[in-house]
Amino acid sequence: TTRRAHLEITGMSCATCSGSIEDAVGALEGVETASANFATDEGTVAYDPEVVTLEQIVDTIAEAGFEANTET
Ligand code: 9UX
Repeated sequence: TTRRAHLEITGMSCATCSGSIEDAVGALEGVETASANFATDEGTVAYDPEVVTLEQIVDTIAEAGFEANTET
């Protein structure tokens, strides 16, 4: 089952920033789609929670140099 999560991402200031997040998260096993928008500080990810966790996704974004928080 695919789960979709909405993230609030701080630190993005250009389209290269959001692109690097999309590339890093999109490369994770279990991630189906990843998108990030530097203009709105938002990101969405579709993933299989049996393969990858939201925590791993957030960690990957942190390794790319940005802070992500899950919206409630
Ligand atoms: Mo350029 Mo976006 O260094 O941070 S990739 S502004």
